[in-house]
Amino acid sequence: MKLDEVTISRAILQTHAEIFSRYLELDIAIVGGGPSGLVCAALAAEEGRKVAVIEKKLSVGGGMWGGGMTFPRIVVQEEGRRLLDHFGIRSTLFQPGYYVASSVESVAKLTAAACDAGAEFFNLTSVEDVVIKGDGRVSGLVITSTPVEMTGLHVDPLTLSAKVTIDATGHDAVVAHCIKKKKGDITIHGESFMWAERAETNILDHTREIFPGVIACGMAANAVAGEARMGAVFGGMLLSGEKAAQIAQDQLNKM
Ligand code: 48F
Repeated sequence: MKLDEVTISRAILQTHAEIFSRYLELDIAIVGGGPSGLVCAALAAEEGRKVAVIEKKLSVGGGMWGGGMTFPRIVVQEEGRRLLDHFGIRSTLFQPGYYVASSVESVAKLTAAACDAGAEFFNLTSVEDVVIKGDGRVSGLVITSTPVEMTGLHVDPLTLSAKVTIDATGHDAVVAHCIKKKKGDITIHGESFMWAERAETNILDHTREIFPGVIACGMAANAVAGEARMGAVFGGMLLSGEKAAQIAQDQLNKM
C-alpha cells in the first residue's frame, strides 16, 4: 500500500480535533492519571459516565511506575486486593495481608481498563486554573499544553466544562491549590510524615468533596487533609479512586 505523509497528518488532526471537541463537555474531569485517578476513571466510565483523564506528563501512571525506590513492585494490603482482582492485576502473597504486584503491570492494566470502559485521555495537558461562576461551584478547568507551560511561552489556554472535577494530582494537590490561589475558601493542611497504617486507614475519610464541584482523591486527599504519607503501599490509592468515583456518581445522579 502507498503511504501519504499528509494523509497521516490529516488523520491525526481530524480525529483528535473531533474527540477533543466532543470531550470539552464532561461528566467527570479527572486531573492526574496516577493510580487513584486511573481507578476513578475506569470505574466511572464502567458506569457509563463521560470521563476524561487530563495528565500533564507524556505518560499516565504517576508515582506507580517506580514501585518502591525504583524497585518495580508495589504492595497492596488485604483491603485493596479485590480491586487488583477486578482489574486482573496478578499478585503474590508475601505474608498474610501483604500482596505484591508488578508496578508496570498495574499501570498497564488500570490504563487498559479505563480505555476499555470508554474513558478518554488527554496527556501532555496541564490544568492551570478552574472555572468558577456565580454559583460558586467549580464547573470547568483551564488547560494548557505542558510544553507551553514548561517553556513559559505566552500562549492563552483553552477551557473545558465538567459537572464534577476530581483532584487526583497526588502530593501537589494542584486543583486545590488553584482554588486557594484565587481566593477560594479552602484550607490545605499539607502532607505529614510517613505513617503507612494511619495514612492508608484515613485516606478514605479524606476522599471527599473539598470544594463545591471538586472531589480530592489519592495523595491529594491526604495532602489537603494534613494526613501522613505512606510510601509504596497502594491499596489506599486504589480504594480512594473507587470512593471518588462513587461520590461523583452520587452527585451526578442528583443533578
Ligand atoms: O502522584 P500520583 O501517582 O497520584 P496518586 O494517584 O498516587 C500517589 C502514588 O503514586 C504515590 C503514593 C502511594 O503510596 O504516595 O505517590 O495520588 O499521580 C498524580 C498525577 O497527576 C499529574 C502528575 O503528572 C501525575 O501523573 N498532575 C500533576 N499536576 C497536574 C497533573 C496538572 N496540573 N495537570 C494535569 N496533571
